[in-house]
Amino acid sequence: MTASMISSSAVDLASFIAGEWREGTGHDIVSENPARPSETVARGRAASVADVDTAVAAARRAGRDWSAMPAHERGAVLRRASRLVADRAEEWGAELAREEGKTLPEGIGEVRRAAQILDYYGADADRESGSLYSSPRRGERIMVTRRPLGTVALITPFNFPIAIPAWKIAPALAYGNTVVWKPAHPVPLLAMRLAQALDEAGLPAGVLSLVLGEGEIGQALVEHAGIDGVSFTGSTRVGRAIATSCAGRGVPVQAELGGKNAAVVLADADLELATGQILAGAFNSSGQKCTATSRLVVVDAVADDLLALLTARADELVVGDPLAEGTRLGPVVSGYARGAIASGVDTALAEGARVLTSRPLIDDADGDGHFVRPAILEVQGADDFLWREELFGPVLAAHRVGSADEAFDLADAGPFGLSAAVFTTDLGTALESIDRLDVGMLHVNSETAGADPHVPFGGSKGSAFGPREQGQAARDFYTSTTTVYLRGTA
Ligand code: UN1
Repeated sequence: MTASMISSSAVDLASFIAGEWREGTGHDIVSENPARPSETVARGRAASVADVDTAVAAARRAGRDWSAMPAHERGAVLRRASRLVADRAEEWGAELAREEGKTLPEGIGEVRRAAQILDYYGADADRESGSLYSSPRRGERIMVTRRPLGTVALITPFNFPIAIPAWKIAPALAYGNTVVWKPAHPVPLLAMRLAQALDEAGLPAGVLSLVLGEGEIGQALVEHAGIDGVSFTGSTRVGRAIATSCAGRGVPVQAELGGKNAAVVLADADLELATGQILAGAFNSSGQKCTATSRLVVVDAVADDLLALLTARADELVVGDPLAEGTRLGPVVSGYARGAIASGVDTALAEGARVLTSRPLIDDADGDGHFVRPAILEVQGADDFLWREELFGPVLAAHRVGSADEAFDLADAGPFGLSAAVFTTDLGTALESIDRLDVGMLHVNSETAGADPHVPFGGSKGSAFGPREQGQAARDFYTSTTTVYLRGTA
């Protein structure tokens, strides 16, 4: 597929409520191409609070039949949806690139990943669903079974417009819940695509509703009395507000929040390998991943060599239209995001940070697209703004240290604990890093980003609230257990 084959006409947006595609009854919404903001990708109307009520009521009504359906049949719907998504990976991947701004290969890769997640949970519905214990009493067995939470509210971010929704929706549905989903407002089209696939795959009416809209719709949803659980991915500020509100009503919450993920490069590291992995971690998707590498801790012995390699290659990365061949960084999602990244870099400069890369962060030659050039800055201290705050853009802060011991301390300090990468060729040092770094994901000799559907995903400290996502952790969140004491009458 080439850029010229991709349709530039605007798609009509609709919400999917109680099994019907309908225009919301809220205000007008427009999805723009961040590479050319004057180009409309999709338009329509947001859902209203009344639409949220309708969706939650329908989800509650649908819950009894859906949870009673054999898990195998629920899984079959997910597996059919997986095939439909995979079949459209090229088409929807291009729409994703146009709506969100990541490059075409990244967009297609993300749609394929969503298909893989649907497939995984489609099959997981058939695996064991409880456990059996012996009893201290004669003639009795103790069985632990699972039941769904009920109707769950899912709030998803802009940066993975189809993969993150899939990794919340698929387990929620597989384990028998019904779902009302509010995607991030910049990416309504990709949300529609995923809901379409699930609808076409035969999901019964009301089991999944999609309500398009902004923060007030998300708030109405998570505060709705008919919601039995909430899963959220987004900022630490919003996630904590949701957790506070839900705690007051006894509603369980799973929240994936910010990150300020460090790559630690030690004296014995393979520098060529580290350079490629750090560039990928810091600059893929223009740094807009909660798992992106935004801090580099490098020991003095290799600092000059590593920083020279990184800056030379960062300066060569092609920034431009995400649909054009060869582009490595598309735009960031909005003008607001671009302004916030630029102002974060200004703050860093005022605090004495030194820019190592040679291109300007923002270049007027880019036209009105929200482009940001990859930047590497060396900071002065661990209290610096750029060392602590998540910018969610292609900006890497670097800090030199004298030893591996100092490197682990510095990487571990700070408010977040999502992911980290350690580059070393020594097994003992790799093992030590597991104990030294309080993070949810630790990559030894690979970039900080990435996730697989069968293993836990999430962070510690300010990076998460509540249980992990994915794999067994998702089952634990989306179900509660019933301990059954099973005895005959004899
Ligand atoms: C990845 O690293 O591939 O919002 C996934 C995010 C994370 C997902 C990252 N929840 O960026």
